[in-house]
Amino acid sequence: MESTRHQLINCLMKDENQYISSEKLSEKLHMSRTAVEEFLHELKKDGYLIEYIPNRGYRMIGCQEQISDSTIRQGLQTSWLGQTIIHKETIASTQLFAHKKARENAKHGTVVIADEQTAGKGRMNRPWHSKKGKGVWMSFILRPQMSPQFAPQLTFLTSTVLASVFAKEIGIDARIKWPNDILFHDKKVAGVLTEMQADQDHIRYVVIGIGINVNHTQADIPANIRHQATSLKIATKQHWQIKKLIQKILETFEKDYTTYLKTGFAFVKSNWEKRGYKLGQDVWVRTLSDRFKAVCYGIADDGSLLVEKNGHVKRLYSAEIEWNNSGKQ
Ligand code: BTX
Repeated sequence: MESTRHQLINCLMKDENQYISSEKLSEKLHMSRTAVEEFLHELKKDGYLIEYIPNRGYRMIGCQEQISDSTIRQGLQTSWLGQTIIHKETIASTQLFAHKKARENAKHGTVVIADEQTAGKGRMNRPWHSKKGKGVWMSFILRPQMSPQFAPQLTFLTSTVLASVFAKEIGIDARIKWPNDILFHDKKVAGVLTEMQADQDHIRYVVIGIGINVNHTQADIPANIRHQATSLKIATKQHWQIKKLIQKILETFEKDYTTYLKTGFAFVKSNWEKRGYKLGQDVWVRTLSDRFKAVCYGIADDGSLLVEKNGHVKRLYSAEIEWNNSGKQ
C-alpha cells in the first residue's frame, strides 16, 4: 500500500507547520521534480488542499478525500459485496439507514458509507463518535442462509477481517477484544456492530456495522474517550487513504465470508484466537450480577467467551471485559 503517492502525502503531512520544497521532495521520493509536480497536481484534483509559497515550498493544509459510490467501486475487486454502494456525506447512522434499505429489499452485499455520522451507535445504543472525513463509517447488508444462533460468528469473522487488514495494509498488530472491539496498544481503534432481523429459525437479514478511526489526531477524538481511543494515524504517524482501506476490507470480507460458508467456523475461530486480546491472561469480567477475575482462553461456536474461573470453565454470553481494571468499554 506504500505507493509513491502515499509517500508524498506522508512527506507533506509529517509536520503541518513545515513547508517542503520540490527539490527536497524529489530527493526523498527518488524522482524528478516534474514527476513530483504531476503527483501534486493529482492530489489537488482529488481534494487535497496543498499550499505553495515561492522559496519555501509545499504544505498540506487539509484533505478532503473525495469518497463517493463510484470512487469506491473503481478498482474494487469483489463480485457481490459493494456492487451496490450508497454513499452519504452526512447521515444519522449508516446502521439505521442499512436497516431501512434491508426492509425495502436491498440486495445481499449492499454497502452504506458516510463521511460523517451524527448519531453513530455502538452496542446497547452507546454513542459512536464519527468525525467527518476522518474514518470509515460503514454498514453492509447480508442475507445469509443460516440459523439466527450462528449470527455472532459474523461479528467474529468481521473482527478478524479488520485485524488482518490492519496487519497487512497498515502494519499494526491489532488485537480483538471480545466481543467486538479492535484495540491497538490497549486503545480502541475500531468497533463492529452486528444486528439482525430474524424469525425463529431463519435470518431475514444481517447488518454489519464497522467504525474505524483512521486519520484522527488526538485533538479529533473527544476528550471524554481520548484515554481509551486511538486511530490508525496516531498508531502509525501516517495518513491513510480511506477509500483504499474500505476496498481492502470489502475484498477481504468477501473472500473470508465465502471460506467461512464453505468450511465452517473453525477457520474464523482459529484466526480470532490468534489475535484475541489478553487470551491466557487474567482479566476482570463484569456481568449484570457479578464482577470477577478470570482467564479468557477462547471463543465457542455460539459466540460465547470461554473463561476459566477458579479452575472451572464458564461460557460468557453477555459480559464486559474490563482492561487496566478501570471499567472501560
Ligand atoms: P461499543 O458499544 O463496543 O463501543 C461504544 C463505546 O466506545 C462508547 O460508549 C465510547 O465509550 C467508545 N467510543 C465511542 N466512539 C468511539 C470511537 N470513535 N473510537 C473509540 N471508542 C469510541 C462498538 O460499540 C461498535 C461501533 C460500531 C460503529 C459503526 S460506524 C458504522 C455503523 N453505524 C453506526 O451507527 N454504528 C456502526
